[in-house]
Amino acid sequence: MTCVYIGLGSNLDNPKSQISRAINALEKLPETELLRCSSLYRSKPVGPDDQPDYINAVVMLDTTLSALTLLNHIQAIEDQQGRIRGSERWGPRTLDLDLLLYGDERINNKHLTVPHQEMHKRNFVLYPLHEISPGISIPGYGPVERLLEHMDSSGLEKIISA
Ligand code: 5RU
Ligand code: CA
Ligand code: CA
Ligand code: CA
Repeated sequence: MTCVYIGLGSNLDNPKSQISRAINALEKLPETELLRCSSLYRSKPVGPDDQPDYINAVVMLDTTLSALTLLNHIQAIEDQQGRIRGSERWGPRTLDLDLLLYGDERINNKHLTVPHQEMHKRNFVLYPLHEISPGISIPGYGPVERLLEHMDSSGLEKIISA
């Protein structure tokens, strides 16, 4: 079994229900158990800011699926929830699922980069990650607590406690 973390984000078409539907779909994946869910957080858009606020969360799963098979499943869940892959980079979306961590592995191929390239810089990933796994270390970056020392929580608000 491998412990994996997935980041969830939505800012279109009732984001809170998009996130809870996605958590239900993750719970139903084969060879996979949902172990922990963070609270839901409302967050100001980072990057292009001409879009609605996001709802973000992080979940922890145990799985025997390979990283690539898991990636295919999470992309299918995004598609099922009406994600449109438009021309705008980093535009608004009904659902974004990011494979953040896959055990302690570092993966770099044309399909996948793990740890997720930017997770160590994003408060809407690190705060919910720390909530469900204090003490966790991000391969190549170190303990989440150390990363949070340099991070501010502005624009981020816990709205629904786990
Ligand atoms: C550039 C900088 C691009 C930071 C992106 C989310 C970024 C977001 C999200 C919030 C994006 C990627 N802002 N911006 N939550 N995704 N709050 O999930 F994150 S686009
Ligand atoms: Ca835009
Ligand atoms: Ca993504
Ligand atoms: Ca993302």
